[in-house]
Amino acid sequence: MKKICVLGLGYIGLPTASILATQGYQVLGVDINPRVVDLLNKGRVHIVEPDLDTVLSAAVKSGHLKAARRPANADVFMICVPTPLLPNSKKADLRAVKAAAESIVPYLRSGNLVVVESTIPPDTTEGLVIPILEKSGLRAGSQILVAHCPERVLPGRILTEMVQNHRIIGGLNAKSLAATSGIYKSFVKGEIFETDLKTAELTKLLENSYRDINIAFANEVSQICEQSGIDPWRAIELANKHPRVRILSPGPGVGGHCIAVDPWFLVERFPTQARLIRTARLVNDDRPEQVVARVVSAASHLKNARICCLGITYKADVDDIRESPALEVAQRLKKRFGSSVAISDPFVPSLDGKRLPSWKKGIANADIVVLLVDHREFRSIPLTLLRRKTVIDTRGVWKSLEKN
Ligand code: SAJ
Repeated sequence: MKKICVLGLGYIGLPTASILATQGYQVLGVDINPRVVDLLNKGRVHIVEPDLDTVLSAAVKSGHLKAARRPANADVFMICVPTPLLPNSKKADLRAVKAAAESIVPYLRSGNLVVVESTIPPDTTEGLVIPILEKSGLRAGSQILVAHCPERVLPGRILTEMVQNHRIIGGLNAKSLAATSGIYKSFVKGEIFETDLKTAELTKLLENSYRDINIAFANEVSQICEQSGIDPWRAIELANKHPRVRILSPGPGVGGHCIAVDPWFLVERFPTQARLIRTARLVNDDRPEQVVARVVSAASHLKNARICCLGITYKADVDDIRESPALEVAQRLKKRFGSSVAISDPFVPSLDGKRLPSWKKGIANADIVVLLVDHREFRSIPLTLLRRKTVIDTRGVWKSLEKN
């Protein structure tokens, strides 16, 4: 059976490595973080994702999955490292991709396949990755096969979507496409669509930009409604009764390591053309400040208002606080109101080394309750607990309450 080396054991690499191992491949997961490596070798996960712990521990027990800090010889190398934005800029930070590609150069052999799953700007595979791989002395296309197969799984549903979703594979040539399709067909139930490298790179960015623009529209609708005293949730619900309208949900902004980041890769490459994409990013990035302004205004009507922020993850039912607009709101409120602000999140037990209170305690002590994340647990909070409180519900969970 083929040996596969998966570089990067995060939200994508870890489930990918686990699923491949359960298909019988001999998988080596590589990560620069020793804690992640140690945990995996003990059969444990470092992130919260439904069912991942079960699949991973089974894979490790079977002897098909191991982790290390450095790569080793393999038939296939999969690059699943993060591609955030460079600090204080809206430009792609490709340092992890570069480092991962460089790390496998000493282990490349003729006939190997290298697949990039990380989200990257168009031309990155040909312009950055392939020149690095060719430092091995092997020629891409003939001696090393190269493909880009962008991940498209939704955090919170990763294991299901990794198997069920259709996949786009961009290949350097027909041989690269055939080899890559062979690997993905072993565990993907969705259809596999083949194309060239650049189209695959662009397609992934289009998907996330499309969603960002649609969320920006919902957020703009919400602002229009707030301005005119209309309930945005009701207006959207009614507009969505049209057979060709499907407005998404407004919220405190867009977070996570994908949608808040990837559209900028297009703006960076196509500054003149990507006008709508840039505007959507700006609209969504403005949201946390708008929520803060609502809370400040509510607090100005109360004496020494105590505020409880419910939820700081970037979306419901995940533990990820990267690029989280909810966290941004909570931190800005904390900066302004200090110890009068309590934060509670069932997925984040502590923040900055301090334990966070339960939502029950947070709500009980508060005058203003700000719902920032629609975790399932928050949806079932008894509304009686919110009586006589000022409620700012940024997710439309307690619709009936806000009207009162
Ligand atoms: N959000 C809203 N309103 C909505 C939907 C989402 O405010 O109606 C917010 C969420 O609260 C969150 C953000 O947008 O802060 C993004 O959440 P999401 O669930 O839309 O997407 P992600 O970032 O968790 O995952 C996305 C997915 N892309 C698309 O749906 C096009 C996923 O399929 C990708 O694999 C993933 O990005 C990625 O890794 O690129």
